Amino acid sequence: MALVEVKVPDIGDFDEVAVIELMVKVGDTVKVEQSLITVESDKASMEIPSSTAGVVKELRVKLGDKVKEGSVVLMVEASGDAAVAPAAADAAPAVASASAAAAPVLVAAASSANGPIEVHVPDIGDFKDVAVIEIFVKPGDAIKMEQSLITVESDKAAMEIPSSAAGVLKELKVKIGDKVNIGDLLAILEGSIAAATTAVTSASAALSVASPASVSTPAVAPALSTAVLSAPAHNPGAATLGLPHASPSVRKFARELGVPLEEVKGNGPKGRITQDDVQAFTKSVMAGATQTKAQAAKAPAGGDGAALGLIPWPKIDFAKFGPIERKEMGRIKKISGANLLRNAIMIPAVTNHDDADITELEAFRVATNKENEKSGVKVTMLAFLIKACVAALKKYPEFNSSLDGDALVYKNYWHIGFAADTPNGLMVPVIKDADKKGILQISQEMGELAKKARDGKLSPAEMTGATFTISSLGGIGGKYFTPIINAPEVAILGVCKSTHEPVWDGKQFVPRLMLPLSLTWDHRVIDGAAAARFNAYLGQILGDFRRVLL
Ligand code: CAO
Repeated sequence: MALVEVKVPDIGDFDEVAVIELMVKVGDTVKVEQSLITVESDKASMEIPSSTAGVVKELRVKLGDKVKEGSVVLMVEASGDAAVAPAAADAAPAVASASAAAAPVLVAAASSANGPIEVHVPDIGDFKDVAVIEIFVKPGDAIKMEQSLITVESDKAAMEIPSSAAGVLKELKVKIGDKVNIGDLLAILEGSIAAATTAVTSASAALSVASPASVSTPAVAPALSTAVLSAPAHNPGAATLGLPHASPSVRKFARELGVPLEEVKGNGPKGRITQDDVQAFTKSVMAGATQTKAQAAKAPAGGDGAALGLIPWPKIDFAKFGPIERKEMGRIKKISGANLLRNAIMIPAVTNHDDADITELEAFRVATNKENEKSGVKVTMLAFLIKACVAALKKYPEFNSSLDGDALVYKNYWHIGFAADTPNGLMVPVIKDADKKGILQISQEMGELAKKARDGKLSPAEMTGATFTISSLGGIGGKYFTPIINAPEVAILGVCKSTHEPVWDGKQFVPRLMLPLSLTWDHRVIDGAAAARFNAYLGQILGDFRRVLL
């Protein structure tokens, strides 16, 4: 089977454009017209399709390369002659004849015109009866020259149609789903087109004569039969509107999944949203880690209780009683609020309180820190608690499990999350494989993770995978509290500040350093007796840490 070069076709005005996305890799089987790479100029981005079907043997371009008409994109082992597109004798996809005239011909427009300006669909090459899939503007908007008005889409491509005139939008003549063709009236603007000398192709010039001022939008694209044009990447109008920076296929993909692209963070070059970004966003929403704006609007952190058949949340005009200030909650607070609400409502949680005698352990911790003063690593009580909890979790494995329908999933790894108070809200970094780490290593990792949490630099991987969580308020104060389980975990340990208390040793009261423990557990998985045993065992370990070795 022959190796065929797949080249960049005639891409009209685009010369020396940068490769910003590779959509295939060596070994992939590609079809004719399947998009291979995305290129981008300062005005537009475009997906370059394959003219040949077969298996990709070699990629000849990499991200950042500059390509132009004729550049070899990749080598394909063709799956047969029939697989080569008819117009691909030189491996270039067919370019509609209109592209020959794609170079805009400046047509003198009225040097100044006030009053209604009609904006028509320009020459869009081979596109016929294309559906309007997006509308970016609404009546009353001030429209700039070249600002995208709508997106149209055929089965092969999507294209944003920009305005050729500036003015205030009086009336939109299309709606989502309408099919449009060259010359169709899109919108009526009011204002001056003095600055908007109209660029039209010769093919569409005929459309530009209407009364009193009729302007067809500039031919935005060389009329490629197969290349896919997306929004002008740096369209100033688009920027004003905050339109997401993504290729047409990514937009289509997002639309199919119902993903609001404007809420997706782009990790591609220049912040471009890639298919991976859309997938990651979708996964995060499904996992409950991200809420879309629409979800947040439907289910405010306070919840309206309607879904539970509760009476509505009280709506009070607080300003009636005194001065107020309203501040939107941060993203992390909103997300954790929704999670906490679900966990508080859905888990039949019970909390057991107990005290552990840490007199010797604290003395050992203080002595260790003195010895290690120069090492820069401070041993914390929390590190001992993590290690002690691992021992208790090993002894009582249901505390290290998760519910999956009617089954329990027992985890044979011990990743311990710890609540960290940050300026942005509560975060839970995770010490992975705490069973395999010593106190010094755990202390050091905790310090690093807590700092990252406070600086807002924790990666998703550093916040996931916990099998049990500890929430320590020991550095702050308090006696006991009732922490909320971090689902899908089934228990959480709350720790408060240790204090010296009189403890009866059988003969007399002696001062002992007592650490208040609050263990919240899911009663569907754990029984009260098991919880009491877990706390008691934890107390024994903290009382004499040598027991960890047993
Ligand atoms: N009893 C008495 N003193 C304690 C203690 C305890 N249980 N735990 C910590 N301390 C002391 C420490 O020894 C330290 O004292 P020194 O500075 O004299 O050595 C001081 O309190 C401060 O400790 P810390 O809070 O900086 O360190 P930590 O390892 O205990 O905790 C971290 C780290 C990240 C958990 C903590 O900074 C934090 O964010 N805590 C809040 C967690 C939270 O918000 N939980 C609630 C969640 S539910 O809404």
